[in-house]
Amino acid sequence: MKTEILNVNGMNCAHCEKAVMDVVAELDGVAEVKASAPEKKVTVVFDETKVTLDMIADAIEEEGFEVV
Ligand SMILES: [Cu+2]
Repeated sequence: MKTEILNVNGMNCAHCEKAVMDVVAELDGVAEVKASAPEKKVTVVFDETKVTLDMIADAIEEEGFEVV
């Protein structure tokens, strides 16, 4: 398992946090995800043999947020 912190712009409230967490949690290999709108950060724990950080970032961007 690997833990990474992504800087994500565009999250303004708890709904945004939930939207990000839901879409990331759906990815196979993601064990844990926590989004913080005030900190503009998404912390993700994942199995790097199943999912890459790029795939996680893409999923967040497809949801309408910007991964910096
Ligand atoms: Cu929001």
